[in-house]
Amino acid sequence: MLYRLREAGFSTCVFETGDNVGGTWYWNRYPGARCDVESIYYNYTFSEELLKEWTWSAKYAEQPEILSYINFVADKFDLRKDIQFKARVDSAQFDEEGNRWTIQLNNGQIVSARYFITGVGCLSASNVPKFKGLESFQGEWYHTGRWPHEKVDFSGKRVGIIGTGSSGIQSIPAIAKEAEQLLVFQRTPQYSIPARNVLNDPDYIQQIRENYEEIKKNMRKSLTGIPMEPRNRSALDDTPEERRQLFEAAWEQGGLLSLSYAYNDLAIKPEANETVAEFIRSKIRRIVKNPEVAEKLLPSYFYGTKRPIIDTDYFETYNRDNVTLVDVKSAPIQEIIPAGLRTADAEYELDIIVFATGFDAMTGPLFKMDIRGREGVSLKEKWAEGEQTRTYLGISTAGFPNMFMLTGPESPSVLSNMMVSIEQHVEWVSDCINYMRDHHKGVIEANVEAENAWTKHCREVAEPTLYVKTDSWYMGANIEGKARGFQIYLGGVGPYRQICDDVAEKGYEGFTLQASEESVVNELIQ
Ligand code: NA7
Repeated sequence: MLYRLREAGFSTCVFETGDNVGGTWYWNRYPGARCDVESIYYNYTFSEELLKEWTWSAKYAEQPEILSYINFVADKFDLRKDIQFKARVDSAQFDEEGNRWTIQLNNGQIVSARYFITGVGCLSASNVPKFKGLESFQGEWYHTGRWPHEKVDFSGKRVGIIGTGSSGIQSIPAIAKEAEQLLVFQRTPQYSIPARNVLNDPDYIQQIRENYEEIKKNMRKSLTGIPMEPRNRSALDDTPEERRQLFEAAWEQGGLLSLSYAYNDLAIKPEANETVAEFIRSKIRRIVKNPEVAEKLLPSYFYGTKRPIIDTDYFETYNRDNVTLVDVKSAPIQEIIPAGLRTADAEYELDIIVFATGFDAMTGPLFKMDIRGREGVSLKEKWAEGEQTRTYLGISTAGFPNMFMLTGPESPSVLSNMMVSIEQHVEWVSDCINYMRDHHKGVIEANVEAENAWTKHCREVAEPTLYVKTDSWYMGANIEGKARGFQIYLGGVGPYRQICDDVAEKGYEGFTLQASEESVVNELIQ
């Protein structure tokens, strides 16, 4: 966003809480952290030079490599000179007199800007559950999403990890190799399939480079930003043996979408979903040697309705002597005690606790700032009304003029390859700001009717799917007291881009654009 606006001649400043670039890849430094989108699709595509000059070492890049890449991009385009680090935005208020945003930083600085763009991510507000007694714990504790920059030494330690989402499943095998004992406190068993990570072959990379224009086109028009489409067949149209063979091949292939895309109705029909769910359960039973432990690891929610997870040796890790699975569904964690933690039926002594307990997703990062639009109404208040987020295209919201949200709620965001979705929003928002300048407009604001129609459309697309039947962070269900509702646009990255482009082509249909003060003054003079 900074690069595009700067290139277009706008004076632009970025405020960043961290002391360097990287965002999610700056904060999530836990052992085993890795991207689950193939590296060749998880990069910027706006610059040919970047594509030529950077080579990913493996099919799935590890966090340090992704962070190096982001630093490489920042160096290449000299981005840091317009980024203020260690600067958190406390509040942003729209001033209706001057049609400008007043942005207050935690260091006391106050900034005035024509446009206010949020690039705060969907998963940056880490969630440490409010366990009684945490402050009394005598050991060390860490959240995976706020991992220290120094290495955490697990050797000779009794480590407890709470949470088995993507972060838990990536870090459990890595921590198990180092710790003396690892206790996994699991509330919901998860489906996970092998990533099958491999080093990238130089010939393969060469081939990708030569065909990148085509690959980029396919990424942009795909459903998820990854150039793959679901097989056009119902799981219920195949015999059990045909399905088994197909699932086996997908399991061998590994990766994020191989099983989800084996049939076109796995996310819609419960009976179709059960076929893939039972296939994964059969794999878990086979991999985990202790049948009692295997039984506790069997998931029962609809496969794919929580973020699909890919792993390296996750279920195999439970065959190690130093790893114990503790079911905290049947006996929940009651409190943290100085020596460890207590569940409803036992006490566990721990030297280190790792919270892999996720994030207040989607709205959490926005609500950490006190954002106020017209008449001083806060975003939090607006979205609390009717208990749901309301946006137009997931980019803007009525009553908050000249504010844009990159990968905001009700856009494809976390159900897509984030790089593709971020670039699409960056292009759309910078084109819009250019249009405003070229047409002497000063204020752009989503209309309430357009917003209501978009929010309704988002709900209608999600409603027939199984996503809405599972308690997940997609639904806001992981945060106590948070309103439930599916906050992501499920219509697909390609169709969504088309909708956004059509809106722009029709002169920003659904928005009200006002002339800028300068052009009004000029007209009066003439
Ligand atoms: P997730 O996917 O939200 O996982 C959090 C895990 O923590 C999940 O297993 C939760 O169980 C568990 N949890 C949360 N609170 C508690 C309490 N109070 N007690 C026990 N267990 C708890 O977060 P991740 O960081 O793994 O992944 C987030 C996304 O980052 C991921 O999907 C990728 O898109 C990247 P639950 O399932 O709620 O029962």
